[in-house]
Amino acid sequence: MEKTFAMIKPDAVQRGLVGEILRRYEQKGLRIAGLKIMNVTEELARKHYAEHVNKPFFPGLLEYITSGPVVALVLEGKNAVAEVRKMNGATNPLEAACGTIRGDFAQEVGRNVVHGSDSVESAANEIAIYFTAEEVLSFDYLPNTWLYE
Ligand code: ABT
Ligand code: MG
Repeated sequence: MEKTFAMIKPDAVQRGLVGEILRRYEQKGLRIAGLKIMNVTEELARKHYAEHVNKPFFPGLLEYITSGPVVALVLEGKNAVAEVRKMNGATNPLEAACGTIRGDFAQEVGRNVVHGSDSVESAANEIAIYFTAEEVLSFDYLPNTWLYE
């Protein structure tokens, strides 16, 4: 089954949205394969956002993502990468559809509450940046029988 990396960012943790966001992913049928609350160090942020380090918004992004604890997640399910992106909504929360996490809970790009990997390849990279192999669990998820044909 496809895996993706998602993050509940510092603003969402501070605003008490962890339960609500996890609820949405679980309700969709995504299985939680990895989960931890942690601080993102500058070193981690530079690895995660390697493609953005030279962009003008990077200093602000670095300050935001290291500003408090985040919840790092590995989610598993059919089309997990695209489904989580769809559930998260457009990067700019003001353009994100109502019903998406950003559309419902955020106002600005620099406070957009969640992250989701943008491809299966980035998902594998990001999972390896944030989790050790032992921290990502495989187990029988009984609802699969009722989620998938
Ligand atoms: P993430 O899921 O956080 O990666 O967002 P998304 O993939 O939707 O957006 P990208 B393009 O990957 O942006 C990465 C982070 O950089 C922030 N950003 C982006 C800005 O602050 N200003 C900008 O103009 C752009 C393009 C938003 C993303 N968030 N974080 N954290
Ligand atoms: Mg991205």
